[in-house]
This record gives sequence, structure tokens and C-alpha cells, in this order.
Amino acid sequence: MKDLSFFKKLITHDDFDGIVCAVLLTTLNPNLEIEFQVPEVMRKGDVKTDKKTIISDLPYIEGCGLWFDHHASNKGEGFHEIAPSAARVIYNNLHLKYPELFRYEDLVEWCDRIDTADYSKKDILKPKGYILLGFTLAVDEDKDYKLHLIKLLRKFTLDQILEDKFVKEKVKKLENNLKNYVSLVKKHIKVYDNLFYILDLRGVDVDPGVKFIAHTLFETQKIGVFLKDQDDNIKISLSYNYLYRENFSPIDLSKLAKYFGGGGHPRASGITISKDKIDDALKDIIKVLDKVDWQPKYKKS
Ligand SMILES: [Mn+2]
Repeated sequence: MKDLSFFKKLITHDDFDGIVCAVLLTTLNPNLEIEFQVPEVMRKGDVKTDKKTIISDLPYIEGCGLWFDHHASNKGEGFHEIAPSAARVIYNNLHLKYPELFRYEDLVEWCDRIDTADYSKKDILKPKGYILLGFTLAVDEDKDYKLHLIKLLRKFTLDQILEDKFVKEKVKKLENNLKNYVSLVKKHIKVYDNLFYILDLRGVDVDPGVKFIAHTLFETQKIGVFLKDQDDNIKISLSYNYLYRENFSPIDLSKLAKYFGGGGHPRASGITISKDKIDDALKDIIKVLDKVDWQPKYKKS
């Protein structure tokens, strides 16, 4: 691997994991120019890279210089491991070579929890600490805030970060949203017999935190399907309820997403689809989820 100072640019996911990746990598090379991306845009193939570009927590693009990822559905050349977060992949592979990363041990551990949605009900309804900070990223699409947070995480303690004016502003907005989402979810949800639900939020302005509210309010349902506008398309997110903790997962949601051109993790995945195809896709998804057998099969001894 080339020294980190060789690289000029980092393309990273715009979620908490992507931001922690940027914290680690810009600690090693503060001159990296940061571009935030989402997996759908990477898969379309319009994103330009070169040998001086690093990609983290996103699908691989041919010709990039360095790649760090943890999504089972992505393939490519670089550091790719099945780990709780992409930040974990970076940390594990680089911290012995670059001991200045040691100070992020705690941050990376929280990042693992956040990227795998390892939350309690209280974490969702009354978020605190890094979890609260993670949720502020989803409040609105705000590149300046993301860049600001990367700088804060490099320099300050969690308590200091939570006292920052920009952060406080987002926290206030987030807490306001949380209150509204309870009634909003109840209004737009359709629960199916076979332990899944569809939350149709087309035409409604919400941040991704609404998914966790839905899972919390409908905790006996095991899978949630979320529909949301995404520019001229529809974004379908599929996820196991974060409160469903059993190892038995009878359907791999990344494979289901892949069938429609999306991707992700076995327990959380996403699809971007055009408006003319959404009805048929939704019918197919319901058909598949209706047939999921939730009864674990025990091996005969
Ligand atoms: Mn990730």
C-alpha cells in the first residue's frame, strides 16, 4: 500500500461510518479533498476516480487507488472485510502502521454499533452521546455540517462536540423531528401478517431516523420496507427490525435488493428505482416477504 500522503481525494459514504472513515484518513493526510457519495450513484458509474483517489464505505470503482469497505454485496480490489463498519476495516488494517489512530479506538467502537444499528429502544427514543451525534447527520443533507463534524471529531472530546453551536442546532431539529415521527409513522404504515410492514413516505419530508421510530413502535414486526422520494426516483430501504436480535435471518435483504439493482447488507439494504417501475417492484417484494418462513429449522441429531 502507498503511503497515505500520496492520495489527493477521498470519496466516502455520507453516513456516520463514512464520516468516521474520513476522520481516520484525514488524520493521516489532512490535505485529502472530501467528496460525499451514496452507493446508488457509485453503482451508476458516473463517479470519476484515479490512482490518487481513496474510496471508503462505498462500492468499488475500477481505477481508484485505494478501497476500504465492509459490504458483503460489494466486490473489488483493496481492503474488503466483513466487519461491523468500514471505519473498523481502516482501523484494523492501519493502526499498527499509524499509531496516531489509537486515539480513535472508542470512536470506532461506537461506529461499529451505529453502523450495525445495535441500539436499544431508549437509544432511539432518547438518543445520547455518539448515537445522538450519528442521528444528527440524517437531519438534513448538509455537506458543511458533515465537514464540520469531521474536524470536530479529529480535535475534540464528545462532550465538547455536543456543546458546539452547529451541533446543538442539529440536535434541536432532531429532537423536534422525533416527536412528529410517532404520529407520522402510525398514519403511513401498512402492517402485513407475515411479520413485515411497508412505510410509504412518498411525498412526505422525513429524515432516515424515521425508520428506527417505526421499528420501535412496531417491535413485533421483523422486517420494514420504507419508500421515500429520491429526486425523480423512489428509494426503497429494506431492513430487519433492529430489535430483532436472533441470528436466524431467513431472508438475505442484500440479495433481494440486488435483484432490483440495489445492494447492501444481509439485514439492511437499499434500492433506487424509477417511478414507473415501483408498483411492480413493490408487488414482487411483498410476494417474497409473504413467503418468508420465520420458523427456524432444527437439525436432527
Ligand atoms: Mn458502513
